[in-house]
Amino acid sequence: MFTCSLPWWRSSATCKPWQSGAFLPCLWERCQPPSGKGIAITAGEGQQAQEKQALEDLEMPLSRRETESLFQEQPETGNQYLEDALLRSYLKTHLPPKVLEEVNQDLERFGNRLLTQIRPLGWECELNPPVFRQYDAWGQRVDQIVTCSAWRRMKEIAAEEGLIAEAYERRYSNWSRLHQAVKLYLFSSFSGGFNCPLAMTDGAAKVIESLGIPGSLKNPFDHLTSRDPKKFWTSGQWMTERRGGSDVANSTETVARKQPDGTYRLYGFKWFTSAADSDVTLTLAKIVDAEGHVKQGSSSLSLFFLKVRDEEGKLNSIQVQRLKDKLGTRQMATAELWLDGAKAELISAEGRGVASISNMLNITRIHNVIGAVASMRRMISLSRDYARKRVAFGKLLKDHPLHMQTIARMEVQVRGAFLLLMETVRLLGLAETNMASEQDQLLLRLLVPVAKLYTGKQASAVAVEAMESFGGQGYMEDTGLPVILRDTLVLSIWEGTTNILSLDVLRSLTKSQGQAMAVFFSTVQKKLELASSSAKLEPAVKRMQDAISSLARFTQAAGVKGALTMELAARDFSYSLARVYTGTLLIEHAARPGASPTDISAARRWCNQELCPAAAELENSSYEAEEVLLDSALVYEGSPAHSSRL
Ligand code: UCC
Repeated sequence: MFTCSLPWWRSSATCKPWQSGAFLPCLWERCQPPSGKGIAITAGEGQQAQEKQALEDLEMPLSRRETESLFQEQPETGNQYLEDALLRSYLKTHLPPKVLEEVNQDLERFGNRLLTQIRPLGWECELNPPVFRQYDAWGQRVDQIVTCSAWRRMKEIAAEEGLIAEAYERRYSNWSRLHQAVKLYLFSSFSGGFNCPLAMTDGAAKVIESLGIPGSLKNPFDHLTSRDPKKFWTSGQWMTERRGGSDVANSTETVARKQPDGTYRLYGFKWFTSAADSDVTLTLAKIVDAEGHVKQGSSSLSLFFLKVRDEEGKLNSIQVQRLKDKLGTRQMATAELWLDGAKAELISAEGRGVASISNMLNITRIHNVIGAVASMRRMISLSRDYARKRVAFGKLLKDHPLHMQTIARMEVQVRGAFLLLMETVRLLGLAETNMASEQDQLLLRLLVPVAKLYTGKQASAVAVEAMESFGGQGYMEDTGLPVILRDTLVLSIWEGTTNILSLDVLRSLTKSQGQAMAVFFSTVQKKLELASSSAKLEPAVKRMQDAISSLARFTQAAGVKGALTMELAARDFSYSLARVYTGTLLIEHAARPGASPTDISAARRWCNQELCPAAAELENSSYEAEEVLLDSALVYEGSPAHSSRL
């Protein structure tokens, strides 16, 4: 702890730390012990040596320092599994001992492979994005999406590591899904975008499994869940068309014409098809009836399975229009595709396309959460390492309290998001092994959209904040940091935007006739009761109890007000659910035997934020009908379309 005798504005006026050589005799020197001796060093020897070096560099002769101290040390991380204290404590707390032993070994080995083999491949994918080759040298249309060797190697590694297989083999029963999710979490930031095809592959396998693996889909299922790199297939998820990707039922123009052999031919235009180099895909289309008509609305859509190429490698009556020019995820080919009679198999009941593909959506949304937590963890890991190496104003960044406060705030966010992810995949694991109660299933249905929408936003905010912690270096392309930011920004968009997911939260409550909400309340109460004996957690538990009461009052009051109120409240309400549930998980984790002071601190800090924004906004009358007009007036004031109806 240090004290500074001068007010900061006076000190900075008389002493200019930014002038060459003026670092030490300035404000920071006065506020600080004058040499490195005062720096608290608590970490291991290697780190001590690094810190010593950083300080010695400051004492170089001026001429040398002016040139050599311009170099900064690159932030590095080691084995991501071994360095993730929360992950390891979670696994230790929840996994049965035998499972823990095996999973622990696998993850430590995988953590090393990520460092030595997978990380360089991921960077290669970034440097060599896919290229579209429409014609060959002789003018023949070939529509080839050319991917780099590193991308293709990622596919082999995904199979070897069982990144999909693990979830379907179920060798650890209900814990298999969690084991898979943790591997994907570790893989995600190093995967060079290959986490995207894996998300959709997992979703396709899930749909096929939930259909009971019909005979015609047995072979595709085996490929999608194979550990053999030669056999492993990836799947796409072609949903979005030119008219939009949120209102799928009203945007889908693709039609399916039945063939005499019982298969279908699909005709239409798919506007975003991610991982377009995949082997197979699931897609939606409207079946043309005998009179040549198609139905409209949600019940008009059916779900189809198709292979992208035939045995000879020729496209299945599909033309690639072009590749998308995206802000991020550039390592992965997203294409516009014409389906010009693509041969497909109907795999859902007619008109049950949306309901059937929602099994896929719920899986890809969980992958989205995995990506969000992984991206936050990656940025913070780099940021904390940088803080141990970078000197500013005479001391390491890690010894600037304000800097550490900023990183610690991000750390609280990622911890909460991580526990929410684990809870969701824990419930999924139970559901997939017939061990989930009806309550567990309702909770899972509710938590998937809640976790997706909340962590997508958290990840973007954390990525931007963490980037700032590297100063100007964070903005430089060749540090690799902007790539993480760009790839993170999509997480609140694909697989459903924040508002669409907020409406899905309402859908899940309505469909269960409120039961899901009752389960939510009883689950958080039960978790809090178990934690209530800890004195150190008392303030957090108290704040959480108050938030739960506010949430209960909100649901009662908003429930009687009608549909418009609930629609206007959907986002704030979903955030409230996320904050309350996540806070409860942090409290639960901090209340376990052997919890650390940081576990307790994370729980307390999480609970210090506004936990139930929906209740506060309801009190502010934000969800009244008049607000709709005002919203519109605020948005359009000054624009030619503005009508002054107010
Ligand atoms: O972005 C895309 C690909 C990107 C690559 C992905 C990689 C991710 C990797 C991450 C790794 C880092 S593809 C486009 C994504 N598009 C979406 O996500 C669609 C967004 N829109 C929605 O989610 C909408 O809410 C719709 C399309 C589901 C709404 O459609 P409708 O027609 O209004 O739906 P209904 O009528 O409300 O629901 C029809 C049925 C109902 O069941 P029944 O008929 O039995 O009552 C619903 O309960 O579907 C059921 N349903 C669900 N069931 C709808 N949504 C769900 C759900 N989530 N779970 C269970």
